[in-house]
Amino acid sequence: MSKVRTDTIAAVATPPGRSAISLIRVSGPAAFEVLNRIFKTGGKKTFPLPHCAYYGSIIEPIAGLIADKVLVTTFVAPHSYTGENLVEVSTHGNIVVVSKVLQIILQNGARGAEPGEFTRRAFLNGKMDLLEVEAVSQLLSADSMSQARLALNQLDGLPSHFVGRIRAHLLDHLVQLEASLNFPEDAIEAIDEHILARELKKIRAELQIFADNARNGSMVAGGLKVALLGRPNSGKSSIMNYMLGRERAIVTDIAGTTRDTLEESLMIGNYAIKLIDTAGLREPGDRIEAIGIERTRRAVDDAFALIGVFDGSSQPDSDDRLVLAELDRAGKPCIILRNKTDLPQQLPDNFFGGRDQLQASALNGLGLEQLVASLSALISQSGLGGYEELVLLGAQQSAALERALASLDRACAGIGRMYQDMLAIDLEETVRELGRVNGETVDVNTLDLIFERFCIGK
Ligand SMILES: Nc1nc2c(ncn2[C@@H]2O[C@H](COP(=O)(O)OP(=O)(O)OP(=O)(O)O)[C@@H](O)[C@H]2O)c(=O)[nH]1
Ligand SMILES: [Mg+2]
Repeated sequence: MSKVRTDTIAAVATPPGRSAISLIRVSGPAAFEVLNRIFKTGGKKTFPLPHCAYYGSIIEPIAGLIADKVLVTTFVAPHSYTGENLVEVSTHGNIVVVSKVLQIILQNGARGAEPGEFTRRAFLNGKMDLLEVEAVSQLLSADSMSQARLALNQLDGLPSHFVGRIRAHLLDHLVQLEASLNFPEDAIEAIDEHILARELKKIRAELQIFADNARNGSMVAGGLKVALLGRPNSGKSSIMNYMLGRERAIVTDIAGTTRDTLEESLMIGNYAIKLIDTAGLREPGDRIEAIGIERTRRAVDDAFALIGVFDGSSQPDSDDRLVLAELDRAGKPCIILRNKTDLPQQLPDNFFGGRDQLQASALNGLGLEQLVASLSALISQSGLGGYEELVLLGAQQSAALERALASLDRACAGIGRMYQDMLAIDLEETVRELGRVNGETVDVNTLDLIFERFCIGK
């Protein structure tokens, strides 16, 4: 899809299958005309009045046969989801009936909508910016209430307001800079570089906080990754299975049972977690194990938090020391878990160098509720538990934000040191890239990438 279209589109907005009701949306300048051709109201109310609900029949114009008894709701531009005239037809939830009604609509002046086309029109008509579009997308794909709440927060418009304000601010500076460059002889005040430098640094700091919130937002939205780390046979897979309540990972007494990383979702309180079981850390015995251990290290890098699992029933060895070193290297929130406390203990307490340790047994589950409580506490302490600040960005928006930060850095570093026209180029790039974050400047190809992730009917 390459250009803005002004025709009338229609699609089923509800999933296929049997249900009480299905919904068909029709949007565009001819939405009411299409309905006028095929809809006969049951009551006396004239059709279409703005923002009214009508009970009546969809009738195939040529054959004159009733396709369904429906409820039709009217929304008049610009007060609709798309900003266009929009009609919602609630049919009986049977795929045969829904398809027939949609077919009649399509034969009478509407065309089938492409994925995300309703939301694309909402964006193009200024009903929402790209940050709100991203929130809609993530709301539709949320697996937990915490993810949904994050998206709903963003729909309230705070991130949009923030980016709009920062961008307008930078644009002001850019305009002043351009004016003093282009009309030096006119009575335009010369730019005070000290003031500009201070302003840009302030904006840079605000933008960095926004970028951090976006990084945290994507961690929370995707489920916070928590990786189990430990030497072979320490009991990582047993802990994973216990927490999931099912035998997900293979458990044996053969060291090196888990060779690949396994990822499973679970809820801890209100938080969506991705628990990751990993291949035990040690000097690899073969190529497959080496690849598995490489993946373990990647999982550590991607994780929000780590659970270091140690076998309390045996003497510590060099692999355990490797695990401790890896936990230190990662520098992430981490919980040290002494497992197998149902057996006589051989692992000395001072092995952890005075760090807190939890005691548990994956065999009988003792102590694992404490692990859940500790994880929950880690999340609360990290500040990721609150949603007010977090931001959701799509891949294109994140990349644009990174570019905006980089060009703003160049501008900050160059003030007083480079020509003002170079400074203007960097500022211009920052403004343009921020426009790609909220959609004020965006090209059609990027829009295609964004909206193709949506389903048809949204
Ligand atoms: N007694 C006792 N045995 C346990 C406990 N946790 C795990 N085991 C046993 O220890 C062995 C290894 O457990 P796994 O869960 O496969 O250990 P792992 O860390 O995933 O091992 P790799 O996948 O090889 O890295 C199995 O025989 C488990 O039954 C425990 O708390 N107590
Ligand atoms: Mg395992």
